[in-house]
Amino acid sequence: MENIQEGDDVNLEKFPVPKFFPMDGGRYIGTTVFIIVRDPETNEVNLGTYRMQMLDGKRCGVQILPGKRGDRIMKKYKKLGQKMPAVAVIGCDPLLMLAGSLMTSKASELEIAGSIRGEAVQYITSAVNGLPIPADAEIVLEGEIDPENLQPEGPFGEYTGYYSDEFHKVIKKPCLEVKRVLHRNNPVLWQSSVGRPVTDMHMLLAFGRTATLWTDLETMRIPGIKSVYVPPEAAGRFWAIVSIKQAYPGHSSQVGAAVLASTTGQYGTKGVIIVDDDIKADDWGRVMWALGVRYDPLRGTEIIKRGRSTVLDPALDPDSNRLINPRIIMDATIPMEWGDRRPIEIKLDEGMAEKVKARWKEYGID
Ligand SMILES: Cc1cc2nc3c(=O)[nH]c(=O)nc-3n(C[C@H](O)[C@H](O)[C@H](O)COP(=O)(O)O)c2cc1C
Ligand SMILES: [Mn+2]
Repeated sequence: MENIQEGDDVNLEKFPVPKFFPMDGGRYIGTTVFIIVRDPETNEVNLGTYRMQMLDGKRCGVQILPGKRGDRIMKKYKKLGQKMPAVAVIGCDPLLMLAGSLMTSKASELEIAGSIRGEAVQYITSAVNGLPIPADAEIVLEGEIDPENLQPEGPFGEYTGYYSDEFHKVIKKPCLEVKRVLHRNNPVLWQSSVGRPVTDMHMLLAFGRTATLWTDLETMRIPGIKSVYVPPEAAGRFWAIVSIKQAYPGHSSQVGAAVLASTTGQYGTKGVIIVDDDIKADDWGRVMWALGVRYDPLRGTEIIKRGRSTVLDPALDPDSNRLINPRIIMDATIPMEWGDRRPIEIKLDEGMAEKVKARWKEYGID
């Protein structure tokens, strides 16, 4: 990167950092960002995408939500009585950004991106804290996060379509104290439009979560998964639809429970809809048809009382700690055990349909 700001010269105001929504608590430098840290116990490098508010020219509030891997790592530094070295990357290979927004604790995000690209991620090493920095980054903020120094941050117009809860109470967040800035000439300040679904951000979430949920189910060795969909309209998080080829009675219930038990589905999911394999999970019209004519609320519904929520869910009781939410499984498949007693679906007589098609022009409706 061609440009460096160091020490007293560090000034984030040099970038045209936008305020997104009228009632945001400030200007947001990080909406399409990821933060690189290192686990002090295992030495593993972690990437995570967390919103970043520019507090002043040298500090950014960072919203690392409770229980995220980034939060678990920060708590280790806190226990050691140390600040957490960190690097924020704004703009680079989009695969890295996508990997940084995935919930994964085993695989390294740098390796995930490298294996998809087919070549290792090129990186330089931070002179400030030794962390790897992707060589093709646009803007890089090197510094540290003090787990003991929390500052007010937010509110922000979040991906749920609502402002986050800081309107009602001050929620203090850790902040990145920037020691050095690297940037290209004429750098591109990447941003996401966030806001009410559907925007680019929901497509990003839906894309990542559809892929990881599908992989989770296959890794759990559940047979018959035909398609999976986390719809961006539900903010790319809260609902999942799975289409299955039933192999045994009870298979659909297993799939519903598995989605909620999976790494991807355990976080924030409120509902799972299971459909038979003649319907694609992302064919919303057909999914609604199945809910209309195959789903029986009494037979097909399971309510799970407690699961891990996201505190950003506006449906959570404002007086609660917002950490737990219930879930529903809606099984819209035809029970396999009905066998020959299954309802018979209408299909056109194929010979007749062919005849009509062949004479279509003759009818003058072409
Ligand atoms: C554009 C975008 C913005 C996000 N903002 C936040 C955020 O502010 N706080 C947060 O905890 N997670 C946020 N996420 C989700 C996290 O990136 C995701 O949970 C990831 O797993 C966090 O990394 P970690 O598991 O290594 O901590 C965002 C995701 C995307 C795609
Ligand atoms: Mn991560």
